[in-house]
Amino acid sequence: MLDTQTVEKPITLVKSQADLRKELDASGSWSVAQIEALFNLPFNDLMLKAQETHKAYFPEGDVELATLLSIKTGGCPEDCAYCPQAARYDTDVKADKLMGLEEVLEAAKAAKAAGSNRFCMGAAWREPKDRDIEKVAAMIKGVKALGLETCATLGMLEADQAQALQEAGLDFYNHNLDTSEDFYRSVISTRGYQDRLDTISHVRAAGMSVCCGGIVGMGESREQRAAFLARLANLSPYPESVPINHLVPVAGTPLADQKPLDPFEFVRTIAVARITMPRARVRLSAGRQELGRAVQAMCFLAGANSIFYGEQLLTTGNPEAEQDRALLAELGLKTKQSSKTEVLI
Ligand code: SAM
Ligand code: DTB
Ligand code: SF4
Repeated sequence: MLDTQTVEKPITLVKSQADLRKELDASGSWSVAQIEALFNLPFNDLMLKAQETHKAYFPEGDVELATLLSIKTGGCPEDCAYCPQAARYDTDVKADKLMGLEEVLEAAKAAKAAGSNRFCMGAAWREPKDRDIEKVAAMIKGVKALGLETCATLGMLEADQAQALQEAGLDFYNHNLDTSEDFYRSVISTRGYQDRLDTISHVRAAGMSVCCGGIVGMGESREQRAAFLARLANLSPYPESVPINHLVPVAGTPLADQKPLDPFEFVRTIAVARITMPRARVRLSAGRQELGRAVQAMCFLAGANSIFYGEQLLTTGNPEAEQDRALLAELGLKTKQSSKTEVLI
């Protein structure tokens, strides 16, 4: 016979709006030491804490599916050491001009038909020009009219540009802190940490939701990973979406030969992001092909609840949609849109 106590347990973990409010008011800020202490917990204790947090804040346990499209590829003037789209590195990426509206809408329709919740348009720009904003605004309107959530990542924004994107119907803007402030200097020199924080403030001030995360496995220390998560968690409010990318080492970039991060450390990073930003969608982003099924399953257990979905990220590969559907179905994970496991099969 079923033990009802056991069955009901997760429900008692669900927090009321009042509890959430109280926690938010009392949240204060995270110190790097507190976050490092989470990283240092025995693996099982950390996983349990992350899973309890996840169950309390996302009782449905559904997974959001976001599809990426590179609307302007390559030729970027920045020097981000991980990026295959930086013009200064000799990679296989060819620079292209901004994609036309029809092509973008075709890709968005295909994403929707495949079951995606969100469509994210990425451009390899340091910052968009005002005439680019007009063109992207038309894309946002078109994608939104299809019934998808919209997201864009176009580089640094001025306040008025953020406003224009919001007026066009943009739901999320992605701009990453990427890593801790001190490690940042060894990865990017052409724009500063404060530039990134300024863009995030403009996005917030314009009333859009913030998608902000970073990359792990670039050679940073655990303390620097903790400092990176502290900066994210201490943003007030913290981002609604937190993409955690595992470095994809690309030939021709300065990080091409970077040794891969220990997979358990990646899982720990996901768990700590979940615990410190309990209401955020924590997204498994670049690097899923290399992680494999078992590590991804551990990441879902640690509280990841969003993935980039579709065969291509911006310029690098991602698992086949069919493979992802099979993995989610095998794990009994529902998707955000359908709320039904069966739809995935
Ligand atoms: N140019 C815009 C910018 O930098 O904000 C938008 C596109 S940029 C490619 C978006 C993010 O992709 C970067 O901030 C970084 O976190 C991630 N990214 C780029 N190359 C990557 C790689 N090789 N491995 C993992 N993540 C990567
Ligand atoms: C994010 O944090 N990861 C996505 C999205 N935001 C734009 C991009 C990952 C790019 C991986 C390398 C590439 O495909 O070029
Ligand atoms: Fe340019 Fe963005 Fe790549 Fe940096 S991450 S080189 S800004 S496209």
